[in-house]
Amino acid sequence: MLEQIKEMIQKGKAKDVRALVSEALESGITPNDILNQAMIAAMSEVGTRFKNNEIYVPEVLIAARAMNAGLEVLRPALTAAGVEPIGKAVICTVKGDLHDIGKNLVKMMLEGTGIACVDLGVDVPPEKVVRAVQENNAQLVCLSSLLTTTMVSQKDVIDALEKAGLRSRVKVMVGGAPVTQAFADSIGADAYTPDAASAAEVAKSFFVHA
Ligand code: B1M
Repeated sequence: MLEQIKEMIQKGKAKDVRALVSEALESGITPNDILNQAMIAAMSEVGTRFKNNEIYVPEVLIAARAMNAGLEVLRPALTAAGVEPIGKAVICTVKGDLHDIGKNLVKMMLEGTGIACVDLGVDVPPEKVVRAVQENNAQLVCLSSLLTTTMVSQKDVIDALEKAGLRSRVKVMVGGAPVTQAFADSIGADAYTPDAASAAEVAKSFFVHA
């Protein structure tokens, strides 16, 4: 079944992905196995084929849509904790960047640990993040970036928070495939994590030990 999910994501068959993820959950396969062994594995193969010019942007786009459709089915299982919110985060993909699968995953995992998320979507300018922090009184900002060319926008957000006098009030976490701990340190982020599950753990520690 996991192989089938993988194949249907790669083929961009959103309807089949939804049905198969549902079936997999019903048959007792854990959400983590569905996510890691089928869904993330599928996108990783899509990335390799894209890099090798075996497929092009439209195929990647429909695969991403199928992935997001499957994630929506998985959401209740990943966020089943049903706990009272322990804090509030503003989350987005930074300006110039349209990749949202990783950001969506981080959001789901955060929600699963009881952190309420204000999701600003993709291609988000720094000033919009600042406004959202003010309006929602958020204590955490989560920034995702998938392109080497947009990583620098993460620093722009930190600078904008500083300028608005909000930097000491919020923790900033960064992530995304090209982002590293060294980069996070260089822009003055509070944390970098390589995946969504560890992002949720670190985010929770900010609230629990605050
Ligand atoms: Co694009 N793309 N893409 N793409 N795309 C990559 C990122 C690329 C690596 C492909 C490649 O060349 N091998 C490459 C970037 C090269 C680089 O800069 N280093 C690339 C490129 C070049 C481009 C375009 C420029 C292509 C073009 O137009 N010529 C273009 C740029 C558009 C733009 O953003 N302005 C483009 C467009 C697209 C699509 C729109 C077609 C589509 C996105 C659709 C969507 O997201 N709705 C797309 C996709 C799908 C990909 C790949 C194939 C898959 C990305 C993905 O979703 N992975 C990707 C190749 C790859 O990654 N192997 C690629 C699965 C997801 C679960 O992983 O997002 O990494 P990821 O999230 C991970 C971690 O990074 C982490 O947690 C997740 C796992 O648990 N994480 C965080 C993410 N955010 C975090 C935040 C945190 C903590 C952890 O804290 C806050």
